[in-house]
Amino acid sequence: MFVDQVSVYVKAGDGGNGLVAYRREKYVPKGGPAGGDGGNGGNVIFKVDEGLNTLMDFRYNRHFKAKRGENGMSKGQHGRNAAPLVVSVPPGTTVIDEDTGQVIADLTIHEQEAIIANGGRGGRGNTRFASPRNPAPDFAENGEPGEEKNIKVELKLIADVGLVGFPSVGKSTFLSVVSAARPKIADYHFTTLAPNLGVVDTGDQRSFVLADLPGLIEGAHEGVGLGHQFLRHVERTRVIIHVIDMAGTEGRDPYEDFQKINNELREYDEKLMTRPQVIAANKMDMPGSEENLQHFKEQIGEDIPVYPVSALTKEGLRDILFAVADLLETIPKFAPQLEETEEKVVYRYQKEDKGFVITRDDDGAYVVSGPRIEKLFKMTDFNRDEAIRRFARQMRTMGVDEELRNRGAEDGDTIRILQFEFEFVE
Ligand SMILES: Nc1nc2c(ncn2[C@@H]2O[C@H](COP(=O)(O)OP(=O)(O)OP(=O)(O)O)[C@@H](O)[C@H]2O)c(=O)[nH]1
Ligand SMILES: [Mg+2]
Repeated sequence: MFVDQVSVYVKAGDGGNGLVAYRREKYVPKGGPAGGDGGNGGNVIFKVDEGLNTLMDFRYNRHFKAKRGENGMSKGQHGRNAAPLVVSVPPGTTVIDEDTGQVIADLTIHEQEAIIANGGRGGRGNTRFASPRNPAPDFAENGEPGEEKNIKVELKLIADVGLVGFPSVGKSTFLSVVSAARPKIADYHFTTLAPNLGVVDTGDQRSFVLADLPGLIEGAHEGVGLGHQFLRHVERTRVIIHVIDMAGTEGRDPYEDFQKINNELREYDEKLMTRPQVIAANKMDMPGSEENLQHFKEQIGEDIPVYPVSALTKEGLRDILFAVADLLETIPKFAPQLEETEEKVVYRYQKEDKGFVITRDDDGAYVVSGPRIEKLFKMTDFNRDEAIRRFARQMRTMGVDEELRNRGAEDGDTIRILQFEFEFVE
């Protein structure tokens, strides 16, 4: 399994503030409340685009903020809701809340959407607080803050194409010159112990994921060398690039190499022989490679395409990459959700809590904190006495006063919420 992973911060839009306003009518003094509600803040939404196959875009942008809702207006008009911020992700993307470790979304199908952070509700205008007892309320609600989260975005990359061949034929070198991957390259066998992945961009809007696999040797199907591990990876690819050292650097015959590798594939699973193969005749910069290539072509016949390349001088790479991209277009993608049988459960849990906690600061002040109380606080317009009184009532209903009292708070003690201070009044 190859996992690409990025940490991202998302913030949904805050709700717009509700408005305090009154009707102005010719003969009606203070003609009743007329402040409209704020609009809702925009959600942050992730949406699957099957044209994407990497998290590349997240490398450049790690902050996603949706817009806030419009404030409420006079004459009871509501502020406009903010449009959602839609972020495109490739199929197979999993979103995890970094703080709780919970899976927020598992996006596999084209155009599937998930709300990653909820926009805040618009604050209510004073119209909404009118009651027989208070027909002209002098306060409105601020917008609810939008959710903010630190998330981990994960993509299980599935290789479209696998590089297959004997050790040291130049598989890792090939991957390193056609993608941004930087696998270890050396002239000893089994330099590559675990597959490396790279994204190949053919430059004509096409791209595919290429895996550099550990070298294969005779007997691999029985577990020799890195045997099975390796073959399991081949199983998942849609096209095989069969890399052959056409210079015979290590004294082996290129055609024999070709046959032996295919034999291992067949012994492991007959089905692998139906997987389309493209031959990369590598190391064409070396002496003797031309003659070997001629001979190889005669032996192999016309059916299988052979692309002479040099991963060292980068000659011939363009042709083979285009041929592979063409081939891939003819072969359907594996559905990612069928690939892995791993259990994927989307948890949505709400912590059972009373909405606040009380702690003491060094200076003796009581600190009231917690998401619910802080949200109420942010939704209060402290410029208006009525709003402040309402907040005090809400705190009392939540049980904040009582708990403060239980913890020994007395008249005149300092109470802190976020960066603001009040005095405790009995
Ligand atoms: N002359 C020449 N040398 C090459 C070419 N491609 C790779 N090599 C060299 O061949 C050696 C092996 O290259 P690697 O890319 O590590 O080979 P590999 O197939 O990944 O090998 P394993 O990971 O061990 O299976 C290195 O010394 C490379 O520099 C080429 O086109 N021409
Ligand atoms: Mg290698």
